[in-house]
Amino acid sequence: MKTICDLLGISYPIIQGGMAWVATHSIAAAVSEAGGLGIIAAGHAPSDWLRAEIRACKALTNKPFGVNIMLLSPYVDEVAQVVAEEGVSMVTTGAGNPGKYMELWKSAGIKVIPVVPSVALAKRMEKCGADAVIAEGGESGGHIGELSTMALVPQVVDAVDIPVIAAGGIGDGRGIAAAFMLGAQGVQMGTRFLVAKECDIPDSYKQRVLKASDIDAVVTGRSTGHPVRSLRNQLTREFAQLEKSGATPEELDKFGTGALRRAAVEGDVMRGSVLAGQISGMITKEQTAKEMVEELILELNQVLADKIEGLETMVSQIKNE
Ligand code: TUI
Repeated sequence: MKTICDLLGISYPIIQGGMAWVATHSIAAAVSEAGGLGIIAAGHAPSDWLRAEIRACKALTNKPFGVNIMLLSPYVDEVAQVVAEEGVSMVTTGAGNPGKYMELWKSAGIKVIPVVPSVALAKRMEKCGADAVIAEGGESGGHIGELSTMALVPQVVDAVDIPVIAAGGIGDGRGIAAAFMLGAQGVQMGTRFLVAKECDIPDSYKQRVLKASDIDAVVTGRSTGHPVRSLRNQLTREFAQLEKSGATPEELDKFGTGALRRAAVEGDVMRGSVLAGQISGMITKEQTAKEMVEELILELNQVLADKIEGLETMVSQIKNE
């Protein structure tokens, strides 16, 4: 089986998450230049915006990069078409089943890597020609599935013959090593890249992530069938109250409309939706994407070489040495 790095033409098996309103050409190009795979998130944007972003990314890097298509977008058909026309290296998809676009993208020579929250969807994606899948656990920020990364990844690995990339709850080299142990060939990381210097979000959003504790990334919207993980604030408190008071899914969806834009574009981190994952509590510094990727690979190599304090002792105890 080809490795993820061979498949995508990248140096390190680190894919940047496709974060709506956040992942523009600037962070995507920086991650690709650093040897990972940068992703532009189409989010809820129309196709003209996406075309301009893809071209801006191409002006900054000759390395491969991808586009994330959010399948609940009202512009999904037109952005799917633009991806095929502009010829990006790969597409990831989120929040649905991308089966209907598979032929369009495959015939344009684009690698397709859907994000899946379950074994059933992973198998369906393999059958309709996906090149790999991203198994995303509920530790992630944003729209999430039911299972945790720890439980989901090995079950998906056992169920499909295509490469599996792990996502959700991975923030450092230890997390990458753990994903490998579960059978993944690579990782997708979103939250860590939120605070990259090249990530074009308001400073208030970055500061909120930097000061988050381990229990700050909470889930709202379970009752709507679209649970979303974001950092605790006035919005999450009001949303939880509305949910408790028996508001209808329509009322709740209406309350949430525009909330991500409010945080990620306008910088309102009290009344906006500050999407971020459970690893927010371990994000303590802003770095360039290159510094992040280099640090991740160094930590990964340290873990794999048993250089983490105490690991050698544990391993020798297990081996009964
Ligand atoms: O998609 C994400 N994370 C996201 S999308 C987003 S923007 C948004 N806009 C409106 C409503 C909700 C969110 C913010 N964060 N991650 C990938 C992901 N995909 N998580 C879960 C899924 C998923 C869920 C159901 C994938 C497929 C699926 O299939 C259902 C089916 O059709 O069988």
